[in-house]
Parts: sequence; structure tokens; C-alpha cells
Amino acid sequence: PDKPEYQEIHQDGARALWVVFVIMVIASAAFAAMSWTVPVSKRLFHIITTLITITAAISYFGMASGHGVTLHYTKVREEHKHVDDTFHEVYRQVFWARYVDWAITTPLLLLDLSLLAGLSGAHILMAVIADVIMILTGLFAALGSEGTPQKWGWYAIACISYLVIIWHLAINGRSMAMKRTGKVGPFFTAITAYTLIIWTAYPIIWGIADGSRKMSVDGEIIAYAVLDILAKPVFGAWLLLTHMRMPETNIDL
Ligand code: RET
Repeated sequence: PDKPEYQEIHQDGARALWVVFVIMVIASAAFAAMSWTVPVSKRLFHIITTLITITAAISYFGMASGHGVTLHYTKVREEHKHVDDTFHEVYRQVFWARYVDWAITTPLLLLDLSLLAGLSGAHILMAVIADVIMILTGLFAALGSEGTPQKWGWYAIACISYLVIIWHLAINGRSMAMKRTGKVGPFFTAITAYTLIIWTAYPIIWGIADGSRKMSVDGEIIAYAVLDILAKPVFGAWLLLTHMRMPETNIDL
């Protein structure tokens, strides 16, 4: 067999992880400070949003300091060579800490949007469970052996769960939000459209990186870094600043 191929982090990736860590810490401090400008009873969106960036900060700290990652081994048969025992070995770093982060933060992001829309408890629960299934089956896919049907089977289950989430937000959430007073409906539509565009990029990056391993580990880190900044600090700032100026977004909980 040929020499094993190593797909690992280098300087650009390492730097990007630290940069995102710092951005998540700053965002957490800013969101916490914003919460202190309103009475305790009106801090629910602030608390959810701050927990999202704190969780990301912890996960990025773990990844930047070299933990939260495993060297994943795959033996790929090279069928085109027509020799039975010809194979190619690939070791790739898979950052499992991301999936722990996403398993906590994507339900919280959904909670932000669901509460804004005024979805019922049952609907929120269904969206959150679909979301957890999406992330866990995504993790199984990431750790599955390359080129096996199971790996893409897990990916397919994750994508179906994602469709359930889209349905909850775009159809259910939107119709509930439109029934709320003032500008809540249009604001929900805008921030949900933004969210779904960004979220949809994740399974695409995944397919090229952890999925078919065509993107370098550094490329993957940088792509997710940009998406994570848009999905958490930028999303959070938009939500909380609008919430501050739009009293009709207040909820009684
Ligand atoms: C995976 C792979 C399996 C298929 C699908 C995925 C979707 C992931 C999503 C992640 C969103 C993450 C966010 C992080 C916050 O910063 C697990 C990549 C559908 C939608 C918003």
C-alpha cells in the first residue's frame, strides 16, 4: 500500500480557531451587558443568546488548544487498480467538539426563533428534537468510514431532520409570527430567512469536508468559522438590538 495520507490542521486553521474564540468571548460579554439594561423579567432572549456564544467560546477554546478532535482513520479500497489488496489509508482530524457545541447551541437558536414567533410548547419540542437528531446523526456520519453507504445514510437522516426544522420555522413559525402584533411578523421572516440561508451552508461544507474529504482541514475550519460568526454573534446582535427597539417582541414567560 501507499503511504498513509494525513489531513491535519496547520497554522491558518489554528489561528482561525483562536480568532473565533476571542470573537465569541467578546460577543458573550456584549450580550450579557445588554441584558443588564433591561429588567430581569425581560431578559429571556438575552440569556438564550448569551448562552449560545458562551457555549461556542468554550468549544472553540477546546478546539484551539488541541482538544475536541480525533484522528479518524479510513482504509479506502482502490478498486480501479484491479488488485485485491490495494488500498489507500487516510487519517483526517475530525473536530467532534463542533457537534457538542451544535447539539447545545442550535436548539437554543431555534428557541430564540420559536419564542419570537410564539410557537406552542409542543411545536418547539418537535423542532428541538429534530434538531438534536440532525446533529447526532451528523456526528455518526462524520465518524463513519469513508465510502461506506452507512455514512451517507446517517447524512440522509440528518438532512431529513433538517427539512423538519425548515418546515417548523418557515411554515409554522411564520404563520404564528404573522398573527403577532406590529412588526414581529416581518422581522421574524427576515431573521429566519437569514438563519436558513446560513444553516443550509453547513451540510454543504460538511459534504465537501468531513463527508468526502476533498476540502483541507484548514479550509473546513475557516469555512465553519465564517458561518459560526454569522450564525451566532451577528444573528444575536441583530436579534437583541431589534428586540430592544421593538417592544411588541416582548413575551410573557
Ligand atoms: C450536518 C451534517 C449532516 C447533515 C446536516 C448538518 C447540518 C448542520 C447544521 C448546523 C448548524 C450549525 C449552527 C451552528 C451555530 O453556530 C450536521 C452538518 C443537515 C444546520 C447554526
